[in-house]
Amino acid sequence: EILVMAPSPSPAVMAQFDARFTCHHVWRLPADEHEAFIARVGAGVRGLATTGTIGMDAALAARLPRLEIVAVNGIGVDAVDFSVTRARGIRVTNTPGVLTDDVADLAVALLLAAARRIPALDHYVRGGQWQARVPLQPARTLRGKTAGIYGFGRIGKAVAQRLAGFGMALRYFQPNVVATTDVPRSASLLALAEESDYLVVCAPGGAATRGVIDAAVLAALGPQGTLINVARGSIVDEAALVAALAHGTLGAAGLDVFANEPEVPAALAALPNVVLTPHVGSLTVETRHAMGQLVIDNLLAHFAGAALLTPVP
Ligand code: 8YV
Repeated sequence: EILVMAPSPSPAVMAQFDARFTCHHVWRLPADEHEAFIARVGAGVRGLATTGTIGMDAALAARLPRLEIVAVNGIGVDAVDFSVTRARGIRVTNTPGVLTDDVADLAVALLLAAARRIPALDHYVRGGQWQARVPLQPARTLRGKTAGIYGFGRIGKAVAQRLAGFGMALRYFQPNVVATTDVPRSASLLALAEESDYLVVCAPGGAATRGVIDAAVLAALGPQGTLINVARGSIVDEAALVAALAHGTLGAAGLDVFANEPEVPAALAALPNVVLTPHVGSLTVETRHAMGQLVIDNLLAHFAGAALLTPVP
């Protein structure tokens, strides 16, 4: 019995869930009925299919006494309570690799949209300002500018590879040195922000990175600087970000993730110098199919007593 927290847009993935397991589809019910539903079916559940943002907290785990495996449909496992999984010997899997390109593509799309002010210009054309000959300010070129990548794992490296094609200089910071790259490592996150025109956040969420993009880092990025975040909203002090953008101490931002999704501060949404997307880095037909297939394959491997495909250590 599998508790399925969210649907996959892939019909083939959904068909396999129902063909291979007895599924309890939480997402089919309105949110205010989830708790009672889980309380009713939880005792028989041996597998949890969840997302990067829903994860599994201690309260959910307590409702699932026979749980053996948490299969996360995402790379980020910061919403899984590992103190519970460790204590109970529950295994955890995620979906690394298959979403790298799409998330990196969205980071670049947000960077380009922020740099060239695509949403404002779209508005300018649709709103008749072009015909009204409203004067336009030129944007800034990317060539020769520096992109600093915070978190240089698969996604960070894929972003770097793409931005090199735009003639940008690259730097990165993360606590562990990456031996297999020519991209220089800055001495700290603050130094990376100081040395960059664009700061692209690709680091994992969780306690170690909570709020590390703070007022000081944003000030170091500066009035001409742009913050891009495709990782987790928790990494950025959102109040400090709104203040910096509103006061012009930070130039612009391109954000796919937020501190309290799906809530986006009204003050942030009101700013003209931000580009906002609703946590869609991996939301393509191909990638969501591949992610869902990996969730299914990990669950099948576990219940067949075989090695997991992508276990989280
Ligand atoms: C999705 C994600 O939000 O991979 C992640 O960590 O945040 C995203 O892919 C989600 O997990 C999709 O189920």
